[in-house]
Amino acid sequence: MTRLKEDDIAGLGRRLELHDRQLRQQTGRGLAEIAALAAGYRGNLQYRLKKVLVGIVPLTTGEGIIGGFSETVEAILSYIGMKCFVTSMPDAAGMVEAVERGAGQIFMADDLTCTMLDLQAHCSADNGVCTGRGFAAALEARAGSVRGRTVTVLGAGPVGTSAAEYFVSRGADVVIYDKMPEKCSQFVEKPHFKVAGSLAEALAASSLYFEATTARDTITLQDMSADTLVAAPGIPLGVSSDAMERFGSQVIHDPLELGVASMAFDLQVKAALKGFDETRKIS
Ligand code: PYL
Repeated sequence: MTRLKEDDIAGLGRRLELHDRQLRQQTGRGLAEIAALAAGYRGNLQYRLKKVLVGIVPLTTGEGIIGGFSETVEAILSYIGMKCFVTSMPDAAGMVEAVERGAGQIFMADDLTCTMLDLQAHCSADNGVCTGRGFAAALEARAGSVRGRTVTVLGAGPVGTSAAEYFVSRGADVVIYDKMPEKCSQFVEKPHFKVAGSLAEALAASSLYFEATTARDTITLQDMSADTLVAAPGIPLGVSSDAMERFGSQVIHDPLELGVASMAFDLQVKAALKGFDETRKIS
C-alpha cells in the first residue's frame, strides 16, 4: 500500500459530490451503492450506518500524520451518512477521547495498516481488502456483469488479491500477474485463476483490467481501446497520462474514497452478522 501524500488528497473532501456524480455517470451507481454492493448487503444498512458514532484517531507513528488525512476520512464517512468526528488528540489519548465521547467504531491508520474497528461487535474492516472489493464492484457495475468473462488483475498484493477473489465470486475467471511471481503462488492451482508469465500476457487476456500495482504507467495507450475498462485504485495511478487523456472515461480511479466507503459498509455487515443489526442478505 503506497503511503498517500497531503497533495494526493488536498480538497478531496470538497469534491465528493462531483466524484460521486462522475462515478454514477461511469457505472450507473454512486459511491455508497457500490460500497454496499462490495460488502454484499443492502437492506437497512443505511439505518445502522446512521446509528453508530465513529471516532477517527490520527496516529503519529512511523512517518507520522498526513495533513488532511483524518479530515478527508471524516468527509467521506459523513458523505455516506455516518456520524463521525476526528479526535483532538492523536494516538492513545485520541483513543481515550473517542471512547469517552461515545464512539462505537474507531477509524485509524498507521503506515502499514488502515482499519475501522467495531468496539461492540469486536470486528474490523481492512482498507486493502475493502479497496479491492470496492473497485472490483465498480468495474463490475461499469461492465454490467463479469459472469462468464475473464478479468485481468495486475498486482497480487492485498488489494489485487481481494479484487481477484471478488471477481471469481461473481462468476468471472481471473488472469493475475505480479512482477514478483511468488506473490501469485496461492493462485497456481486455484480454479478460475490463471497466473500470467508476463504483463503482456495478462493484458492480452481480457479487456477488463484491474490495476493494483504500486507502479506508474503499467497500462499505456497501446494497451487500451474503445472497449477497455479499467479499475485503478489508489496512488500512483497505474494508467499513463496519454491513455487517460484518450480513454479516461473508461478508467475508475480515486485515491481514497471508494476504499473508505467500502470499509464502512463492510464493518456494518460484519457487525450485523454478529447480531448488532438486522440486515437482509441480497440474493
Ligand atoms: C489508507 C491509505 C490508502 C492508500 N494508502 C494508505 C496510506 O496512505 N496509509 C498511511 C496513512 C497514514 C495516516 C497517518 C495519520 O494521519 O493518522 N498515520
